[in-house]
Amino acid sequence: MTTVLKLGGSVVTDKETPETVDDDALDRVVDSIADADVPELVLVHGAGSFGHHHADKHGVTPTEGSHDADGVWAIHDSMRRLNDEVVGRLQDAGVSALPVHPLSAGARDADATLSLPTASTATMLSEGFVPVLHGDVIAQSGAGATIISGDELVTHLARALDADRVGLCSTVPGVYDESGEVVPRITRFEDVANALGGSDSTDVTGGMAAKIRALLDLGAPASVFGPDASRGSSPGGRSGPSSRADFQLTSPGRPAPRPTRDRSVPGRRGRRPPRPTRPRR
Ligand code: IP8
Repeated sequence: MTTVLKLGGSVVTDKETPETVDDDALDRVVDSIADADVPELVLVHGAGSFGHHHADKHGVTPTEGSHDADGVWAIHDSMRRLNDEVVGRLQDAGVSALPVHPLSAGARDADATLSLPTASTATMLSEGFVPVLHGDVIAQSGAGATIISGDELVTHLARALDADRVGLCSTVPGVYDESGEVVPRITRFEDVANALGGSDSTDVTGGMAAKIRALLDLGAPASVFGPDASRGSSPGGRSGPSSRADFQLTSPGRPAPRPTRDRSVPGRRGRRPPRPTRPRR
């Protein structure tokens, strides 16, 4: 069973402070992933306070490209450093995580159609690794380089790997309707269009509305859930995103228990000593 799980940038970073990891939130989400021990797991993380500020500064969006190598590098470099943190912490928690950088692997054609070979991701999965991709910049024919969001990666990977389920872990427990209730199931974008606002922080890739559009295009059951969602089977079927989680994740505000790691489980390693803080460039 292949699972594609996105960790929203707002979950793992402090979105209001440039280039700041939310240490507690990231550690707890990482511990929850290690404890859930989901087989054939692909992770994708968003940009949060890393890529979006640089993308904004350099005027790069999913549709507006740039030929300025310095700017493209600044965006990619910030995402690479965030990815280093996520992969490093997963490894520290005993998860066999490895990085996959979209800039080095994929491209868009002049019509913005994405080509992202998934042989490396699929092989990592079959070898017991947990590939960790991230929102990034990507070369686009005729436009230089444009942004690719984590959500676009999620839908691309879910299709290419024929994923059995998809999860988006966000800071909110799902999609709210206009009276503030979480919508249990969404089958048409029009039903939630009025209720969906834009993201309130710098976010060049469209916030929740874009996520829901992308998930509705998918064939696999999809869930949008907050980091304190409880374990349960998705009721989403093939009819659209639901708001219940298939994954045990713990609220960033609530410390997760740290059980002894089972070193005999394939794909997991014993916890390593804490690594020194990475120097910022
Ligand atoms: O946070 C955006 O990814 P997202 C990627 O998943 C960049 O929308 C580099 C801004």
